[in-house]
Order: sequence, then C-alpha cells, then structure tokens
Amino acid sequence: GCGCRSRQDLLLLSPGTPPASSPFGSLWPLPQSLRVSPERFRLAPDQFQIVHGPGSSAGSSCSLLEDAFRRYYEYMFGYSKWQNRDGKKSLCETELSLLQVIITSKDSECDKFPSITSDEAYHLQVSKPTSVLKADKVWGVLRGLETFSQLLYEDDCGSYFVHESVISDFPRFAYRGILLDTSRHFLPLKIIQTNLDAMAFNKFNVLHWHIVDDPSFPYQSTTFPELNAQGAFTPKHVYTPTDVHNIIEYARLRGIRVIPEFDTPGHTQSWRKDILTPCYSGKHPSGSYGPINPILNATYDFMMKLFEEVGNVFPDDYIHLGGDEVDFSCWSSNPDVTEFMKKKGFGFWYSKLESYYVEKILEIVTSLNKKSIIWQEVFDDGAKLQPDTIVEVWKKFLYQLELARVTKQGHQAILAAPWYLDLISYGEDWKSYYGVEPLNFMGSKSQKELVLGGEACLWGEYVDGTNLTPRLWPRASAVGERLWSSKNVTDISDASKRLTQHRCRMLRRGIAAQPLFVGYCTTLEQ
Ligand code: CP6
Repeated sequence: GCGCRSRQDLLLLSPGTPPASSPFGSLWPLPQSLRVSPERFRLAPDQFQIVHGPGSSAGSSCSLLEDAFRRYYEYMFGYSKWQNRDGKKSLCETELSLLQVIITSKDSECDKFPSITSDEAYHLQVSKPTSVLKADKVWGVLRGLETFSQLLYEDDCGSYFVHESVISDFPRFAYRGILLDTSRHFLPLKIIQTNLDAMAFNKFNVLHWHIVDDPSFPYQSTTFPELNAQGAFTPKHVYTPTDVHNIIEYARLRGIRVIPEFDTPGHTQSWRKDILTPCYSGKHPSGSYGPINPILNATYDFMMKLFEEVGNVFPDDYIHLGGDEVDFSCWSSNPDVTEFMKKKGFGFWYSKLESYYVEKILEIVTSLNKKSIIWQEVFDDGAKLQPDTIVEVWKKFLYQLELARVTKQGHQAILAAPWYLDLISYGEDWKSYYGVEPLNFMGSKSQKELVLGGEACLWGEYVDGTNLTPRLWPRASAVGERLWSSKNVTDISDASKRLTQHRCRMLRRGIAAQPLFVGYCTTLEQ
C-alpha cells in the first residue's frame, strides 16, 4: 500500500494508457542547462519551507518575495488529490525540508519594476536536506521558484518528490510578450490577473495591453475623462486608475512588465471626434470620421497631455504607439488635409503624412523620457524613428525579410507575425508556433542581437472573458518555450509530452487551459 517508500513508485493498473513521460518531467519552458539525477527526495508539506538563505541581500522586508514564497508553497502543495483525506499532515519523514533563496547582488530590485534589461537568470541546486536557489535579482528568484515548483510531483499515494538536480537557467530572449486586446471586448480584471498567473507559469515577462481601439475606449483618463465617458461601451466597462494600478502591481509581483498601447493615428474611432479627421463626400463633410487629424495643432497638444498622463500611470520605460493599418481614404477626401499636403510638398503620398504625424508623436514621447514601440508599417512607410524605437513585426508575409530590413537599419525588433493566436484552425497548431526560429533570417550577428524577442497576440474580436484563457493556453506556451529555451530545444515529441503535463499543471492551478489532444489529466475530473 501507500506506506513510507523512498525509492519505488507504486504502480496502479489503469484501463487507459498513462500520459507519456519525458526525461525532463513536466518542465516548461525547458531550462538552459539541467542535470537530473535518478536519486529523489521526499518532501512533506507540513515540514517543507521556502526561506531567505544566508547572505541574501533580501529578507522578510521584501514583500515581493514573501508573496512569491507563499504563492509557490500553495502551487506545490495546495492541490493534492489527497488533501481532503489526510489534510496536509504527512505520515513520513521529510528528506528535503528547506529551499533557501539567496539574492547575491547588493540590490535585489525588490521594490523596482522589471525592465528590458532585468536579470532573470538563476541557479538551482536541489539537494537534501536543503536546496538552494541563487539569483542576482528577485526576477531570477521568481523564475527559479516556478522551475522548482515544476520539479515537484506527487505519486499515487499522495507523497511528494523531487529529483536531485542542478539547473542553471536564463532567458534566450529578453522580451517575451502576450498581447491582450481590451477594446473589442472588455476583459474583467480577474481574467487579466488569471492570465498574468499563466504568463508567470510560462516565464512570459511582458503584458502588451492593447487597451483602446475603434470599438471602445475603456481606459479612464484623469486628464480627459470625456474619453472613457464617450468612448467606453458603458460607464462600467472602464479601467479606473485603481484598476490599472492593481494590474501593474499584480504583474510586477510576477516579474511582468505592462506596456500600454495607445494606437494612433488609425484604430481611433472611439476617441474624441474633435481630434479625428472629418471625412468628406464630395464638397461636404459626410458625418463620418477617419484617423487622427494630423494637421491640427490641437491634436498634438492633446497627445502631449494624454501621453504625459499615460507615461506617469504606466511605470514601464516603453509606450506602444501603434501606427498600424492607417486608412488613407478619409484623409484624401478632406480638402483641408489636401491643402496641407500641398503646402508640405507631400504630393499624394499619404504615407508621408502618416510619417509626419508619427514623427511628432515619437518626439512627444521622447520628450517625456519614454521609449517607443511601433507596428511595422511606421518603419515601412519611412518615418524617421528614434534610434531606440522598437519595431514590432506583425505581417506574416515575408516576415523574415522584414526582420532583416528593420535590423539592417539598426533598429531593435519584436516578432509577432507567426504567433497570431487569434487565428484558429483545427488541429495541433501549437506545433507551428513551436517550430518558428526567430533568428532564421538573413543578417549579421549584430543584426540578430537586435531581435529582442517576440509576442503572442490574442486580438479580441472573437474573444472575451468566457473564452480568453482556453484560447490562449496552452497554445501560447509553445511561444513561451521558443522565447525562453535554448535554440536547440526543438524536439517536438519531447515537447508534446512535457506540454501535456504542463497543461494539466495549469489546470490544477486554476487556468482553464484547453486540451492539446486526446487524453486525460491524472489529478482532476478532466
Ligand atoms: N487590431 C489592430 C487588429 C489587428 C491589428 N491592429 C489585426 C490585424 C490582422 C489580424 C489580426 C489582428 N485586429 N489594432 C494589426 C496589428 Cl489577422
């Protein structure tokens, strides 16, 4: 029966085939370097503790770590299939009783916000009776705690084990993002938080918050309260300053940056009409409006004030300025715009007008000491970018060529094109996300170093709180491993096994991740 056994697993006969197992267990994403020994140690929930280790520059005053210790203890022991029968009282001696967490640099960054340069590396030694997790900064500790929790497994008797191991780990790419769109549908805070949990389980570190767009303007501005008053679906479908603050802090505690996108000059139908371009039909205004009106001084005064606020509300160094899919037909219908074009010598090149506009917005954002991310069209249309402007490549067609062009000009790039998770199809589409090699384009070593990472995009036209989580997970996990793990981690059959178990773990932790294929999870109804 289920007595105190130290080495042997109890084999239970089951009618189906048990889930296949990888030599790397259920680790996801796979660490850069790991050595796992066949030796394993028992952990007893009532005896095991995560503590600050000797010499750590962080202590109990670091609430980010205190929170993380509590959270990961719960992830490790809070979902036992036996918890209702035995409580958490274990009958057996524990062999591994302590995980010591040691921050090795003077500044742990406990109270800081993560950034593009944040150090997420960690070293984990699993040994008995004490395991040690070392990192320079809290960000590495967060990643290492996730990995440690993934090493833990429960046998059929409800005993917990980890294998003796040594792990050295760091991300391959510094920017690993998820785009959520809260304009096409309002997403409740709870859903965004659940998604941030899932991001941490997959070592993602950027929430790209596409907060406003044509259909609605849910961002509550203190400077311009009329924006959400007129632009939100209803007065309740808004993110108040407190909501936004809570999201940013929830993300920070998980080592996740929040980058807001205020997409202009297109995708702005929900904005104040007085800064949009009146469209004409023949000689008269048609009553409809187009992109932001780039010929008014009032536009730039407004943008300065808005971005001043946004820059203060969102602590990240970057603001996403959009710039995608600008429809020129309204601009070309408007006689005042035509006149302006003539005066500026733009001819009929509306892309020059777009560049004129974006360059001014880039200057505004630079003057506010923030850096910018823009969608690829802004680069394609030849706008003069700031040297540190990041170009996000989203168009599927020849995206490798686009990465080559962007980096040839010395710009940093983020790849989203192959990871449009809103595009769904029958079958195991995660395999195509997994198969992408972001640096597979023609370019020098220094060009490839300009690729900061990538982003899985979940646009919101067909997604709201009811289906966001299962649509995103575990499909985005494939992107997560591609952006974290070593380039040579490409074995799709090993990935399948680990991802299947990783998905079951996400389910246990409250993420309604959809199934990958036929099968079952051992620990739940599913
Ligand atoms: N909204 C905004 C969108 C898209 C983009 N920008 C989009 C375009 C094509 C596809 C999916 C989404 N819905 N503002 C493009 C960056 Cl296939």
